[in-house]
Amino acid sequence: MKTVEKMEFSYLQQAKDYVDEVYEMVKKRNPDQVEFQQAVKEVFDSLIPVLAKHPNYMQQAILERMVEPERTITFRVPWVDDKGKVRVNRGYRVQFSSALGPYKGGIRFHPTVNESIIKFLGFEQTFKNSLTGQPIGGAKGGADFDPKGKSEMEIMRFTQSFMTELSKHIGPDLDVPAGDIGVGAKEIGYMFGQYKKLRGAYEAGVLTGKGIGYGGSLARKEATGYGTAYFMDAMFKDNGLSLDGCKVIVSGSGNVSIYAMEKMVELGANVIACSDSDGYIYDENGIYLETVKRLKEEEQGRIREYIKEHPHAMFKEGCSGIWEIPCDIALPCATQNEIDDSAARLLVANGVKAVGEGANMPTTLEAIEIFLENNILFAPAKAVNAGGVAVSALEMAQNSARLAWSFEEVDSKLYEIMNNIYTTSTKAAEDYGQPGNLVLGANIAGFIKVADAMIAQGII
Ligand code: NDP
Ligand code: 2IT
Repeated sequence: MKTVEKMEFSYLQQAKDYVDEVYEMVKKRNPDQVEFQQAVKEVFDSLIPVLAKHPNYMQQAILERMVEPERTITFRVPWVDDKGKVRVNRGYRVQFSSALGPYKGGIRFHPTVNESIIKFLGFEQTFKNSLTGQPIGGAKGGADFDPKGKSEMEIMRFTQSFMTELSKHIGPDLDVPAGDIGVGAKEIGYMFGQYKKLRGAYEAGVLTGKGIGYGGSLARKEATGYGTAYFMDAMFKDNGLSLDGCKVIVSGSGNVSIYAMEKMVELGANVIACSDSDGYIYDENGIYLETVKRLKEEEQGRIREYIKEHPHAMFKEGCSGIWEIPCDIALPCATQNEIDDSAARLLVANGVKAVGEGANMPTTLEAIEIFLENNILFAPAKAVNAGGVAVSALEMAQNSARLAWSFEEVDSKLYEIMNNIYTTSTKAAEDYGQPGNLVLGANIAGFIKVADAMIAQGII
C-alpha cells in the first residue's frame, strides 16, 4: 500500500473509533435520552469521512464539544386554571450552540416534551441553521403543557408564566425563540407582550413568528411548508423528474403540513391524504385544502370533521395507517419517529419515489436505511424543513433594519435559500463519495461551518 493510502486508511479507522467512542460516551452520560441519542447517531455516522480527511477535528475534540449544550435551563412554570386550581409544568430552553450567531430555534408545547426531545431538536437545529447560510446558532425550548382542551385565558396565563422565567435568558442578540408544535402566532404574541412588559423596552427581534402588525415577517407562516415544497421541486428537477400529477401524502395538519400541501398543489402535485393525532383522511381526487385550513386554523377542529363536508372522503382512526396509502411522495410533517421500518417497507413496496421530512426526525434510523438502500429520493429534515428558520432569520434582519419586506421579496429569498441548501447538500454528498445521499450531505455541510467557527473561536 502506498504511504498516502495507508495514512488515509489509518485515519478512516481512527475516525470510526473516535465516533464510536464519543457515541458510547453520549449514551453513558445521557442514558434515558433515546431521541437525543438517535439524532446524534445519525449525524455521527455521516461524519466519518470528514473526520478521516480532516483529523484536526478529532484532535480538537470537536464532537465531544458539540454534543454538550452550551447551556441547559429547566424551570418551574406555575399557573392557575379556570377553576382556580394551581397547576405546574416544566419548562426548558437548551442553548446548544452560539458558534454561528445568537441561539435560535422554536418552542414546543406538547405533553411529550422532556429533556431528550428538546436536546434532539436543539442539536439538529444547530446544523440546520448552519445550512441556511445565515448567522444563527442553535437552540430549542418548550414545556410539557398540553394546549388541547385549554381555554384562551388558560393558554395566555400559561404562556405568560413560561415567559416570565424565559425572559431572563433570551434577547435579540442572545437567544431568539420562535414557534414549533403547539406554539403559533397567538402564543408568540402573548410571549412577546410579556417579554416587553418585563423588559420595559420594545425589542422586536427577541422572537420570530410574530404577527404582521407588530414586527412579524410576511411569508413566515408559510415558510416551512413552502420551503419543503421548493426543496422537493429542486430535488425532482435535478433527477429529471416533475412534481406534476404526483400523488402526495402529508402527515399532520398543522402549520408545516398546511403550507406544504398548498405549495405542492401549486407546483402541480395532488395531495390525497393528511392527518392529526386522532387519525387520517383520504380523499382520492385531492384534499380540499380550504376545509382543512378552516378546521385547523380558525375552528381548532379535528381532522375527522372533514368528512362531514366531504362525505365521499374517508376518515380512519389512528395516524400511522396513513403510510399504507400508495403514493409517489410522502411528506411526514407531524412529529418525530412517525415512519418506522415497517411503514418504510410498505411505502417502498407501494412505489414511493421520494420522502421529505417536513417534521423534525420523523423517520427512524432503520427506516432511513431502507429508503436509501432502495434508492428512494430522501430529503432529510435539516435541509428540507430549514425554510421556517431561514425566514425567521429574515424576520430578525427586517427587525434590525426597522423595515418590512413584501411577501414576494421574502418568498423569493426563501426560494433561493432552499435551492442553495439543495445544491450545498448535494455537493457535499458528492465530495465525500456518496452522491445522492443527502442525509450525509446535509450533515456534513452543516457540520463543517459550525466546527470551523468553533475552532476559530478557541476552546470556550
Ligand atoms: P403544529 O402544532 O402546527 O401541528 C402539528 C401537527 O402534527 C398537528 O396536526 C398535530 O395533530 C400533529 N401531531 C403533533 N404531535 C403528534 C403526535 N405525537 N402524534 C401524532 N400527531 C401529532 O406544529 P408544526 O406544524 O409547527 O410542526 C410540525 C413538525 O414540523 C414538528 O416536528 C416541528 O418540529 C417541525 N418543524 C416546524 C417548523 C415551524 O416553523 N413550525 C419548522 C421546522 C420544523 P394534533 O392537532 O392532533 O395534535
Ligand atoms: O424546527 C424548526 O426549525 C422550527 N421550529 C423553527 C425555528 C425558528 O426559529 O424559526
